[in-house]
Amino acid sequence: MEELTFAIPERLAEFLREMATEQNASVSDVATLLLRRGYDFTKNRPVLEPDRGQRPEARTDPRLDWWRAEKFGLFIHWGLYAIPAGLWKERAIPGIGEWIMQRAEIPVAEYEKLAGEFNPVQFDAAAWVAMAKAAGMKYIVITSKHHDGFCLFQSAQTDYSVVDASPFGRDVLAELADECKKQGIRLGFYYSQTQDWHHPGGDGNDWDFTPSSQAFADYVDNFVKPQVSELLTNYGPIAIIWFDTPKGISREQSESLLELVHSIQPECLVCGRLGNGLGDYASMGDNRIPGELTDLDWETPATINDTWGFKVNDHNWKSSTDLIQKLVDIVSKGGNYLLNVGPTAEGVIPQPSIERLEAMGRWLAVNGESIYGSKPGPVQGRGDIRTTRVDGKVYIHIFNWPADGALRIDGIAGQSARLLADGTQLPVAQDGTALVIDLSTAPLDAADTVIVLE
Ligand code: FHN
Repeated sequence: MEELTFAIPERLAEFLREMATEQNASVSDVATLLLRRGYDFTKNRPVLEPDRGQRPEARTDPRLDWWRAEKFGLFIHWGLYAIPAGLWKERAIPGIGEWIMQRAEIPVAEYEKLAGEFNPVQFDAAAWVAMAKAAGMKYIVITSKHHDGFCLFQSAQTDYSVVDASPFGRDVLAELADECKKQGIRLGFYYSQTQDWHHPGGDGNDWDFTPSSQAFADYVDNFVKPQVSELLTNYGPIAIIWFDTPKGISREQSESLLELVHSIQPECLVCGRLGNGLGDYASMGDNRIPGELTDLDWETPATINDTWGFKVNDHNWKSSTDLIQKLVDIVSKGGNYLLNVGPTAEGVIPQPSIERLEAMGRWLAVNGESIYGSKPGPVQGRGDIRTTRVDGKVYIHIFNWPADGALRIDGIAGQSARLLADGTQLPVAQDGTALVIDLSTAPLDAADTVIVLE
């Protein structure tokens, strides 16, 4: 694995490594090519890559109505990578934790030994589901198979699973599916359809295998499809199949996977990362929030710290204020927020994640009516406020309380305004085309105080 020997921002380094991996090229080749093509490194990468988009006919499909209303989901990245947790042979491996096998070019024969150590005796599906619900999350998506190829479910296609290869021996997906049913929350499965560093035909492992399009086609037809069928047959109703990193998957392959999912469970949604713009909904880049409204159903998958899979040295936790504001920002532009936790190898969700999710749950318990079932509000593009609307009501989310105690909003009218949290009426006045709301009281919530305008 090529090391970067000069100082560049970690986000840029991460981007170059990802591109190098996806293009099967060296980091310096990627950087040289991008510079030659005039790529501006000071700009961010696109928020939505077209191949991760939404099929036009899905935009009005009522099968998505629950998803459009629910807004906030829990993502769980869990697998063998939680054991090394970012360290390999006492060396800290840069990048996201679940990529350690690729970043450190760990041979399959060595990496798969981790399965013999995977014994998460503290895994408690009931507690995980209860935590998601208390956070105000309405659906859960868990990695059934990530790029390392290890399966959190029993599969007739491979023994490389938690059931057959680990001392734990329990079907994690089955336990979660039972618990989600009991506690009344939808469950979806992440499935890495293109990258599989354990399977000789899967994409991405060029240190053990020689890539070939024939081997990849066999892998899709004779491994991916039977596994996707298992996931949709053995665990009850599945809300979402969350495919990821489409890379070079062909349109025909994406189409056949889409058809397969819908032939087994017509109601199951397919994430845009299926590839080739065929998703039931669009998937933004990781942690990427569009700056403006977009005419798509879309979701932002996001981390609470920097990694998805558990990393012992990643302490870069976003604040709960930041997370609440990101949720509101996304919802105000019509999107969904899929927020990740990376449990440890013992099956414990890191305490900093739990604390932040609890804070989000407290905020949503008070302000949820401005989020669930809402649509983007009439005022867009301001830094200090966001707006959402439900039926005839407009919700004004105040991120920065006005220092002079008056909130002035152009192009909006309203008869009455009150604080959502405690019902306090706020004096309003019309000044030409602007509405002025008297905010001489103190904010009720530093992250986001919500005003209802009717
Ligand atoms: O490579 C993966 C990564 O490990 C993680 O699963 C994220 C989640 O959105 N998806 C891919 C990168 O975009």
